[in-house]
Formats: sequence, C-alpha cells, structure tokens
Amino acid sequence: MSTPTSSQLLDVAVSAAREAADLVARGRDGAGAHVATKSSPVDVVTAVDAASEELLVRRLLTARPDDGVLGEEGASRNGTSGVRWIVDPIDGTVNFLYDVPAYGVSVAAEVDGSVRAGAVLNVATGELFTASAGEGAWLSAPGRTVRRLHTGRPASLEQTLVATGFGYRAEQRRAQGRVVAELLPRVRDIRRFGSAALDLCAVAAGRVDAYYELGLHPWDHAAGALVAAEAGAVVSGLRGAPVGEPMVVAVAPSVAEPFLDLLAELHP
Ligand code: LIP
Repeated sequence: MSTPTSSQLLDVAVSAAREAADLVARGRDGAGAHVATKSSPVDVVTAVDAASEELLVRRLLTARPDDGVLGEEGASRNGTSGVRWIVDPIDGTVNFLYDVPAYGVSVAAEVDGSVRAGAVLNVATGELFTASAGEGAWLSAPGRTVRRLHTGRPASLEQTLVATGFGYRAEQRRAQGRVVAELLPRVRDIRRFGSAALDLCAVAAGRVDAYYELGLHPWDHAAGALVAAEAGAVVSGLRGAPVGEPMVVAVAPSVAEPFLDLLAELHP
C-alpha cells in the first residue's frame, strides 16, 4: 500500500474528530455521572472520554485498517502501514467536567515517526485547527471564513503572553508553581487554559505568544505541535532537545531565543 499524502491523512483525521466531538458534546451535560481518577485524585477520566476514544479508533481503523493507534485512554495497536494515529479523545477533561469552553478532540497522523497531519477541534466552540506538513496551519469556525494561522510577533519577553499547564501530582505542581512565580514578572502575563492541544493552537493563532509545559504525553501535543509549527512557531524541548518528554515549548520566533533561555534557566 502506498503512503498516503498528508492531505489525505488530514481528511481522515478531521472526519473522525468531528464525529467524536459530536459524541463529546452530547455527553457534556451528563459528564459528572461516571467519573473515575487515574494518576491522582484530580486526574479525572469520564465515560465520555472512553466512548470518544472507542469511536475514534473505530473510525480511523475502518478507514485505514493497517494503521497503528495510540490513545490516552488505553488504545494501543501496532500497525503495518507505517502510519500511527495518536489521539486524545478529550484534551482538557477537567474543563469538560466543569463545562469550561476549552476542551478538544485531538487527532494526529504520524508516518514513520514524524507527525504529518493534525486536527484539534474545540468541542465547545466548534473551532477546528488543522495542519498538514509543509502545507500550513488553518482555522475554521462556524460562520467564519477559513483563515491561515500565523504566530504573533512580540517585540520582547516583557510583551510576551505565555500559556502553561500543570501536572496532576501535588509535588509536581509545587515545583511548577515556583517556575511560574519566577516567570510572571518577566513576561506580559500568564494564561492557563487547561488543554495542551488548544494551548498549542492558541500559539499558532497568535492568541498567546508562547506555551510551555512539562510532563505531557504524546496525545496531548502531537496534533497541536504540528499546528503551531506550521503557523511558524519554534517548537522544541529545552536546550535543543526535540519536543516531547519532558518539555513541550511552542513560541513565536521573535522571542524564541530569550524565552527558551529563560525556561532553561528556570529548569536547571
Ligand atoms: C491535560 C492537558 C493540560 C495539562 C493537564 C492535562 P487531559 O490533558 O491538556 O495541558 O495541564 O494537566 O494533562 O488530561 O485533559 O487530557
């Protein structure tokens, strides 16, 4: 079987993400009825997370039966095609539980280890962020024209709006809080939206100028990192490391060097 184009993979990702988003939206009002916890008492998972992932896996493998899959809620399958789908059925689960309008379905297509297509759909707003490798990043939303995404261009760190997130374990959060306390007086301000995928898309859209977070999983950042990169963001780890474990950073090029240097200083 020939390797599909990034655009063909994106079409599959968007179709599956839309169906899963419809399921998540229908489950929102009853979300609190079936809640379990994972790594800590505040790391929640709902029955809707599981149902969304089951739907995503079914749709993706119906479309491409020889592919692999990796999902937050346990989906894990090696494929034979070289394509692996990396999915977060609800990124921003706490927001979903509290009906805070920042939770999304994230679907990324990885080909031979490199993410080639990504779709992040904000279930609450209908905003769909998409990217395919080398073909730019785009935002479509109900009632609005599709627009190409570009990062902001802050002139300095002091004018840089920074998004971040925190882990679920108390000790991790204590350390992350100390970093934010050092960062806050040196940047424009901090935002904590509660969804890594949407945070990365916010960098792509110029809604924040930078995002960083420790301890994410591939499903949190796979699609959003491609959207940010295709919008012109510098996407990496710290000290020249690739994006992923332990750090995800996406930042407007105009402040990438001082921002990455500051993060490295605060994470010795
Ligand atoms: C969330 C991330 C967010 C992070 C949260 C959590 P989930 O993913 O998107 O950036 O700060 O701690 O990991 O658990 O909602 O899929």
